[in-house]
Amino acid sequence: MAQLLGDLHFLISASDVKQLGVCYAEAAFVGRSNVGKSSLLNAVAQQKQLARVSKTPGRTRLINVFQTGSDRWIIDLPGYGFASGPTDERASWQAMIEGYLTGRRSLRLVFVLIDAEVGPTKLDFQMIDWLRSMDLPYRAVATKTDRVKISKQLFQRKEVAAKLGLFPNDIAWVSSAKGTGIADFRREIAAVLEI
Ligand SMILES: Nc1nc2c(ncn2[C@@H]2O[C@H](COP(=O)(O)OP(=O)(O)OP(=O)(O)O)[C@@H](O)[C@H]2O)c(=O)[nH]1
Ligand SMILES: [Mg+2]
Repeated sequence: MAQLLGDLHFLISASDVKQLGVCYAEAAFVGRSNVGKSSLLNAVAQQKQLARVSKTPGRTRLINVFQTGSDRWIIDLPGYGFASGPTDERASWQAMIEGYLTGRRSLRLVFVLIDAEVGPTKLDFQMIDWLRSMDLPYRAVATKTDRVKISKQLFQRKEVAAKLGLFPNDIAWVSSAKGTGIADFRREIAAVLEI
């Protein structure tokens, strides 16, 4: 059997949600700039360069749509909290992200990526509060878990979850670099997209 989500491919980039067509179901990755959204997408797809990754925060600047099957989408969004760059550009990014998140009936779940080592930041809490206020379903995903010492992993997972008012198992715990948690996460996305 082919690898689940192994056929994931780039479909379209958009600067406005209105440019997007119809799909059956979609899930989106949001999170701070540089938290590892594009890397996670690549890990899920087992393709190194499907989504562009960079050392420079702000790599992803558009709504990037990746498709699996004929009508299931995963959306890689630009990160928030990208400090440098013109203010009006930042405002238009925010409008683009919010426009996307509120403008898609087929959006099943928003994965909110949080740095496992840093824990949720003020901007992450703002995003989660906003998603709650909009009644948008979300799931927290702790990224770059390879950066947390093995001896601290359990403690840190509890800590990150507690800060979000959750139990440790309520957050996905992944490392795109080491592959930790990726198989489970892939199954989770597939379930969300009804694959
Ligand atoms: N150690 C470690 N580094 C990672 C991991 N995932 C991503 N990175 C690194 O983190 C940096 C940012 O990764 P991206 O995937 O581009 O992050 P992003 O959230 O898409 O960033 P923007 O597009 O700017 O919002 C890159 O240098 C990655 O190599 C991980 O699991 N472990
Ligand atoms: Mg990116």
